[in-house]
Amino acid sequence: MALKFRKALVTGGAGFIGSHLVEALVGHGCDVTVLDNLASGNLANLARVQDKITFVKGDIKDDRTLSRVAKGCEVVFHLAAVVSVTQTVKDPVLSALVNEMGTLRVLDAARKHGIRRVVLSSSSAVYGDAPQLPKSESMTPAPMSPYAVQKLTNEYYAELYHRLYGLETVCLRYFNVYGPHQDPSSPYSGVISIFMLRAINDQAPLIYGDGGQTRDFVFVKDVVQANLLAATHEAASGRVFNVGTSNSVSINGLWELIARLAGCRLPAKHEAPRPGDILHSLASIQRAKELLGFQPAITFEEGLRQTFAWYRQGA
Ligand code: UD2
Repeated sequence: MALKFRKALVTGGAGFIGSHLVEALVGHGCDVTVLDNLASGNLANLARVQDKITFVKGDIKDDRTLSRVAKGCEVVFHLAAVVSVTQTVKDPVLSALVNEMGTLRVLDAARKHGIRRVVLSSSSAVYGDAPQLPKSESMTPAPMSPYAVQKLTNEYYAELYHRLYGLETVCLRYFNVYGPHQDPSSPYSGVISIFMLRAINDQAPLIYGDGGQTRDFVFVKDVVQANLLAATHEAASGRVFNVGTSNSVSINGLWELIARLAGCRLPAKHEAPRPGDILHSLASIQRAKELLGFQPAITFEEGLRQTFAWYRQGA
């Protein structure tokens, strides 16, 4: 893919998804600035590209820093956020200052500095637990957590900035992203990272509920692909896109695959369902396919293999 820009800012570029995006941009010959306050990001994620990028430790809430790093950029990829749903439930106000006000500041810095396009990371959380499957972008959102409200608010602001100020904005609703660099250390980390660590340490996983719940897991490199397409395609501007695979797997099935990869024979332990858990999640990616030419490139088996190799070599 030929990118139509050279200078990019990645907020949250030291995080799980951001760091993969930064590596890809550097690989395309872009001049990349990363803005990250390292609250959940980690410089180790950028080890392979650290001498090819400009890294600024700073906050999206700080206007002056934002102005400094935004100046001269053509595209902003905005991934910085309080990423834990639980954290936003515990502290809706503080998380809104980052997730909402921070995003508004990013959009406004982009407007003031004549940046062409902003690609924002949103979430399938905006759909809530509406029973229709697959989830398509035309469905009415039903946010069920401060996190989901914050992401949805950002989508509305993005659309507004497009209409009011002509800033090109694209929002990407990620489904369950997995891959290397995902931090497995909290009980609310992504299930794949948790299960992989358990399998490596020969510990049985805990499955909440009967394990029949399903998720659409998308490999982080495919999420990067979606970001690059979103930054490039004319038709993307002012729109929202699901980023998933349109395939789902049950949590029981997931453990079977991971246990097989790890040669672990332990059966899973089951606990009560997690409060607020949705049962099924599946993306329609028709819009992303049609307008962006998005096509997930990594099969689930291959993505799991690459992810497992990374955790095994000592995440
Ligand atoms: C995902 C997103 C979250 C939000 C939400 C919206 C991730 C990591 N989180 O939450 O940010 O967008 O979707 O719906 O992508 N599970 C177990 N055992 C464990 C951990 C998890 O059984 O040790 C189950 C869990 O109960 C759930 C499933 O695995 O049914 C996936 O859990 P998750 O925390 O990875 O992601 P999810 O879909 O709850």
